[in-house]
Amino acid sequence: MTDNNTPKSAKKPRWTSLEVALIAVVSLLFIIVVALVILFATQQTVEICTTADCTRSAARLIENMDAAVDPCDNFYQYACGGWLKKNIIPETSSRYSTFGILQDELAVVLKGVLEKNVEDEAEALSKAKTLYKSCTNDSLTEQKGGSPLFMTLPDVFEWPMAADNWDSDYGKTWRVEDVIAKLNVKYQNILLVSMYVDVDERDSKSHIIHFEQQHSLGVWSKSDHACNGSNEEACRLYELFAIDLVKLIRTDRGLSVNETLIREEVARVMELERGIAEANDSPSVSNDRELRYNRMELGDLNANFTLEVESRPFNWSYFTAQIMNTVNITVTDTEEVINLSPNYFKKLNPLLAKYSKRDVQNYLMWRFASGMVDHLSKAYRDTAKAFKKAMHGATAEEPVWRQCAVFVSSAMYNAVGRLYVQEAFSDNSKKMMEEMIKDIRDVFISNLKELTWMDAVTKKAAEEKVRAIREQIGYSDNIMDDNYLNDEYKDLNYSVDEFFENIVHTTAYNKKKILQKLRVQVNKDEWVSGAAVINAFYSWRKNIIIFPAGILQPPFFSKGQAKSLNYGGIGMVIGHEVMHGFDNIGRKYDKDGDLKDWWTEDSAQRFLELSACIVEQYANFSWDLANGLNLKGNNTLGENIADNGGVRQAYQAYQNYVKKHGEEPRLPGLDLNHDQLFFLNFAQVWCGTRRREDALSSIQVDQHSPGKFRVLGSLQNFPEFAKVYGCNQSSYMVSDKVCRVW
Ligand code: TI1
Ligand code: ZN
Repeated sequence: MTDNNTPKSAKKPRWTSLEVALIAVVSLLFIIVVALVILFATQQTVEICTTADCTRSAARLIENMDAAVDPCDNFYQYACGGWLKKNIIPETSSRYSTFGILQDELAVVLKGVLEKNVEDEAEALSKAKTLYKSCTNDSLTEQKGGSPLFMTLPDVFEWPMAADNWDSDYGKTWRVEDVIAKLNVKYQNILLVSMYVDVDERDSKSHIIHFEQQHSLGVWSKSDHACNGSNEEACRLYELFAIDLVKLIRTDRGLSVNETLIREEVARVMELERGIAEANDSPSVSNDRELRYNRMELGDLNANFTLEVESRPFNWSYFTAQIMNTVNITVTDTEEVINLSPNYFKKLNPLLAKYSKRDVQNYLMWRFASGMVDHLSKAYRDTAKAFKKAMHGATAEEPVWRQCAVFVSSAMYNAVGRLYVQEAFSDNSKKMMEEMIKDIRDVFISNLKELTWMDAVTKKAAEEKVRAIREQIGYSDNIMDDNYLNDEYKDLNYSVDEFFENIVHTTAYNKKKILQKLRVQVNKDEWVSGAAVINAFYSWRKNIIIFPAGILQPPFFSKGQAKSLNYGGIGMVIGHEVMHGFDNIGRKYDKDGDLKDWWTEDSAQRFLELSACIVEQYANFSWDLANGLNLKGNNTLGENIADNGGVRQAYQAYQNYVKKHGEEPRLPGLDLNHDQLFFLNFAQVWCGTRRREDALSSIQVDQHSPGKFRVLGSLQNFPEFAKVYGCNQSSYMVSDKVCRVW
């Protein structure tokens, strides 16, 4: 017998408590390790940038967008829906946009620097401040009433309707050449025959005299020269503006007012201007660079382009001498000139035959005086009020300081540029800009090689041209040099109490500077823009791209903001400007800026076919804000080509950046990757809206498509966009017929 009665069946517990504890610890450790691995791995992909710059950009992007909209349905609404809900156009503006807000902020900076007294600063800078001060003194402006204008009228041979002695005094010796020469040189009022000195397009190192049609056409620029439909009201108010202005001047001058007579004369003035508008070349002619370039001798104009007022022939040589004498330059009848608008001059003569010299002078003075009312007392400014509202829709005047900051900034752009750069610009953006420009140029070149529509010969010339593009970034070094600046403005002297005279001196001074260039070689390095400007440019004649300091700020650019935003912002702007060298106009100029054909016939033909696709695409957009009118596909072609190529190249350049430097950390609070952010930032530059009046005016004259269509049009043509946002073939943002030139 055994006392070993341990029951065989009595099972030993499966785990001892020690073992249980051990397993628990091991599993816990395992879980912790796994969690750490996951955490680490995800940290790698969703690393989030929380710097001040990233937070600021994210907040801006989120505020502007409307995430409830499907980006594939309408990317503009998705990107800008928030902005559109939050903003209304201020009473003082005819439009409002991301751009407009930047412009408003710029004016605030300028106000600050122009109002600040600084001891021992360059004389040029204190001159700018004096000009600003004379402009902002509105109680003095009020006190002077219309007198600055009446005192000037005799200098331009008087306004017949607004004086009683015209026929007996001025009419006897009146010559149209004298009047339009004076208006041109001294008052920058270019009427009937436009004359100026500019670069010779076939020899872009030299300057030459140009003759051209009258550009500025009052109310007639708005419609197809007719007073019907939406334009009827504007026409009526334009006429009323003239009538009221004449009445006001006559009253202030103590003369009798015969309304019937005034109305009759004004009616003829209106008809004459409408005729001038009708005589103008259509944009398709005036955009044709080869057609415009009609080189001839000054004397040929006398022989072949007769213009007569009351049978007295217009003497082209005398007219030119009246202008060039102001800068002591002698021109003879063998002087070579360019006649840009032969058709216009041919049509002008029969038109002038219908009017007396009194009518013509009435017209010239109407344009002169109407351009001056802004600088006079409220009673004068008010004569233009209803008309301006009909044209642009704003119902209130901008505050005086803002108008003055803008005025001084354009009249003395180098002095103001200096003040701006000193206050608000940091030099460290230059190097990054240079890199981006290089990246974008490289993309253009590699795309060029892939293009199937262009032959090798033309490709080679295109590559040479893009490599030859030079760049201007921020500001010209000259403006930081006191001596240079002082010299530029040395003959300008302002008085704080004489705003009107100050304006006149400045316009004449700036005009003469240009006339003086006639016998001087073109300085291809001279800056073509001031620094305090929020825009960017391309010059055909210089083959140069320009990015003034004003645009080198968010949302376009910042050293600290994500590169995706920089490429979608300023990168796209760079691409846009580079593309202008290859749009319908730019393509006519070669790498040295000369109007010289470098295309084979075949490639040129293909270019025209591909651009026709873009013309048609944009002409099919109907603009809700302009009563549903369609865009003018032809007028906006160059800018549209620039946008389409610009966004494509900037995007590809960003892809190359990521390949080289790796993915960027995400932005906080936004469930979007950086490829998506690229497009979002590009689109938000164009968040904005306009008053109907402004939309109706700008659809006729603006070379740019409205912001909304700049976004929709160029993204519909870019398949990468649809890929990045996962849009399917049937969505609105994917075009059935993709247009692509570059
Ligand atoms: S090429 C230059 C022409 C400006 C003419 C002004 C009288 C231009 O088109 N500039 C671009 C800059 C740009 C490009 C901004 C892409 C943003 C994105 C432009 O569109 N300018 C607008 C603001 C304009 O001048 O109306
Ligand atoms: Zn442009």
